[in-house]
Amino acid sequence: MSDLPDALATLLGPAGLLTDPADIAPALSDWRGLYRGAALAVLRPASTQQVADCVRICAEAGIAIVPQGGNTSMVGGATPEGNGRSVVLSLARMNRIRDIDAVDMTMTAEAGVVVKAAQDAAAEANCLFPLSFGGEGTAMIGGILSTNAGGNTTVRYGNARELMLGLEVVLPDGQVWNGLRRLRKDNTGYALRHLFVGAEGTLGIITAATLRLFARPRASEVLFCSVADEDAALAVFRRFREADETAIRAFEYMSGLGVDFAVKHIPGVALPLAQRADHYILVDLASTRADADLQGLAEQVLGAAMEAGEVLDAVIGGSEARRAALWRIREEHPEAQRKEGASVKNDVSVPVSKVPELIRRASAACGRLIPGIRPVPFGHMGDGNIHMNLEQPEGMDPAAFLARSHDIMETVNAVVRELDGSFSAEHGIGRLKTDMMESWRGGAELDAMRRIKAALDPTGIMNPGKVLP
Ligand code: 2HG
Ligand code: ZN
Repeated sequence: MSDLPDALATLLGPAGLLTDPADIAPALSDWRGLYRGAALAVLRPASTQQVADCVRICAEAGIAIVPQGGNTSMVGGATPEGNGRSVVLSLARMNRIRDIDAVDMTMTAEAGVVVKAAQDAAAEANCLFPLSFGGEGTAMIGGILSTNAGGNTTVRYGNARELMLGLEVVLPDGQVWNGLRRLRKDNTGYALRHLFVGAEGTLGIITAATLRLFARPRASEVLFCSVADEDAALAVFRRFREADETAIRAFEYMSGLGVDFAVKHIPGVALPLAQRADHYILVDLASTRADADLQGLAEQVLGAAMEAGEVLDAVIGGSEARRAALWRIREEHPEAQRKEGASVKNDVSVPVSKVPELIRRASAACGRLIPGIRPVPFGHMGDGNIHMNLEQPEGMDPAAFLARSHDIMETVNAVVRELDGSFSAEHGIGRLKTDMMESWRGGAELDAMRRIKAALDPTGIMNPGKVLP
């Protein structure tokens, strides 16, 4: 590659620099296949110093840098643009867990540590790293912090941001900022570390993070219930919160159609109840007390909720295998929706109290837009984040349906706006939602973001085309 500075080859060696088109191809598109870009090379630095040197060399040559971890972005956040004056910088080789401290309850992990590996390492130290979601076997620590990922356990442990105590970041001029502090209290001016969480690599490259760990649950239980409607689902959530808020690890909603798709398309997934329903919930309970009576808690709450007509039927896992099987019904939703045909994803959030209204109103509005469209809302009801996804009408040409993506997203977002929600909950902005930033965050907020970007990255080399319109 004539455009690529020789200094990169000298710095990184053959293992750290990919230029063969076949080798770099996987890094040039997102897994959903929404975007395809171009790049001069994939850089694979193995240390923070190498990342810093890469950044300095690229900055001098005016080459843009697209940081990439597990490449599981839902919004094209790690895919380069089409012009090719950029490199992808993969963090995959920076996969060391530098430190685990079971007294401080912290883990310092490099950006390329896979989330599942971080969970396993924490478990080995008899601790819990609680972030958990479908992509955890591929997604990496740097990426989940850059997107401020949420997942299934936000209701209990917070988003990635809340799990982060300190960061190490390579700034756009090549300086290394070592902010790997493990303090619970540290009021020393601007909380710089929070700027990089959710910035999707537009302000610098996270190379390592100090993460919060928690005590490991010793007891857990999972319930799968059919419920009368969306309000009933919310009412059950409130009942559990009142009975024992600390026991709720996840509270997920699923539509009847979404569960139908999982049963239809995913081998081994079956409806665990005698009768089909239009609405379901999955409740995950956990306690750090080995003797916690979670079954008793579940039975007590379910009894009252059934009497009130909220819960129609319910099954309690009872064993590790049964609990995993119940979770699979929920976790396989994205794959089942993919197998059913084309679908448009809307990762949105509203105040928890408005989730039922969101589901009802967005479903109805999309039905008016495209007759026969099939709403399949599901997700993290306990924190207000619903994946308000829309499946194509049966028999419709998938391409014709996807051509309406923008209209569908606008239709959902109009409802979200009226309910004081957000057009982006846990997946980020990436390339998919940059054009929405002006109308949702324009004015003082976007203006401040642009000035921060200009201050830290005046030449705009860090992940161009993402987040900011
Ligand atoms: C999930 O909750 C993910 O499973 C993916 O956030 C959501 O596919 C989706 O829309
Ligand atoms: Zn989700």
